[in-house]
Amino acid sequence: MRAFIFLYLVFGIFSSAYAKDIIVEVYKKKFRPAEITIEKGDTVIWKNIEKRQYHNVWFKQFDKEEPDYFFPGESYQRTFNDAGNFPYECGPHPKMTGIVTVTEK
Ligand SMILES: [Cu+2]
Repeated sequence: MRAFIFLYLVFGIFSSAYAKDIIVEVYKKKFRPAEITIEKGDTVIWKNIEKRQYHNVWFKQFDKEEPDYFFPGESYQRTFNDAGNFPYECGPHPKMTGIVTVTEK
């Protein structure tokens, strides 16, 4: 049991040191911030903090089909394991755009 706890702690420390969660708020039909730069392995979490508006996060280069909507209080996440520039938009609101730039470590 101790070994498990130890491994859990070590893994937790390593994972927090090497992969981060980055929050993007979705509010008033905007991604905030719309432009972010992260490192390989990081995860972006889009949180819908609208009163009643749903959205999605559509990376057309990854997803042929439009992803499901997420509603106020819900979130959507994606982990980026390759470096590059990844633009996205909201399916129902194409004027809502953002870009994730992923750098090497
Ligand atoms: Cu939207």
